[in-house]
Amino acid sequence: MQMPRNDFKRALQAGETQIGLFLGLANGYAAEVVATAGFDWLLIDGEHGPNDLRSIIQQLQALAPYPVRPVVRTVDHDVARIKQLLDGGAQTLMVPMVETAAEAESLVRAMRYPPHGIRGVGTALARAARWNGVEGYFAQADGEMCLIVQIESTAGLAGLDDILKVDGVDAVFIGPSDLAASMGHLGNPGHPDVKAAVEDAITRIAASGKAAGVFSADPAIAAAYQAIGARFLLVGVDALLLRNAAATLAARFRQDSAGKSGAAY
Ligand code: 3PY
Ligand code: MG
Repeated sequence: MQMPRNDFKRALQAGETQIGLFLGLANGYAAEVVATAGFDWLLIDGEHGPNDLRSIIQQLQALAPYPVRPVVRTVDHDVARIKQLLDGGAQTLMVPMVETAAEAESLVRAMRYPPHGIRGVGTALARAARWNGVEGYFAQADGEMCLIVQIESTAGLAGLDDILKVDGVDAVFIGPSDLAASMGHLGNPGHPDVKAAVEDAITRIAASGKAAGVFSADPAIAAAYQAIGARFLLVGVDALLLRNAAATLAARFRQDSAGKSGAAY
């Protein structure tokens, strides 16, 4: 069996723009519903979404038949949990709250086998290697890994230039919500100071040759970030899409029943 390719990593290397959606519903069936919606990538959120290892693997399995590219956000920097995600078949990890080059280097090592890293060997039990079914897995595994570190604090901004020098960090994603909180603007990622900091970070990341990413559910702000060099964007959240569509439908029905009789549907 052939090594599964990491097309998300290749797309970032080629400078292709990747538009994505947060998956926070933590469910394989819900993930499959949006697999063919037209997004380039989907972020299975293990940080804030109510996920565990099994629900993350379930979503990877649900997305596998489709061309959309899965990325998994870890809950933290823990090397053992990263090992389980890689064995489960995740090839691209987004790691939140990275502030120093030392942290980034440790994450790179967690994703690579010795002698380049410290990833433990357990392919007989690993979906990633199709339970020892992938030929030449060890020779190819490191090369298919893609590490995205998240910068989302003032300390992270201070460490950004050093983090950008770390070999093995493929991309840097700015988290405007946590950055706003860290800058004293909790709940206001659109604050002009936060936007300016995000723009400065995107410009520095793009100039370094690594891929810059960011979240904004506001299409105008997302387009502005894209125009200055952001190459992979998250533009929405599945749970919010469902909630907003449901609320809109319910409100419309209430208006219809409050007005003249006769259902609109
Ligand atoms: C943040 O905004 O803090 C995120 O982690 C995602 O965009
Ligand atoms: Mg965040």
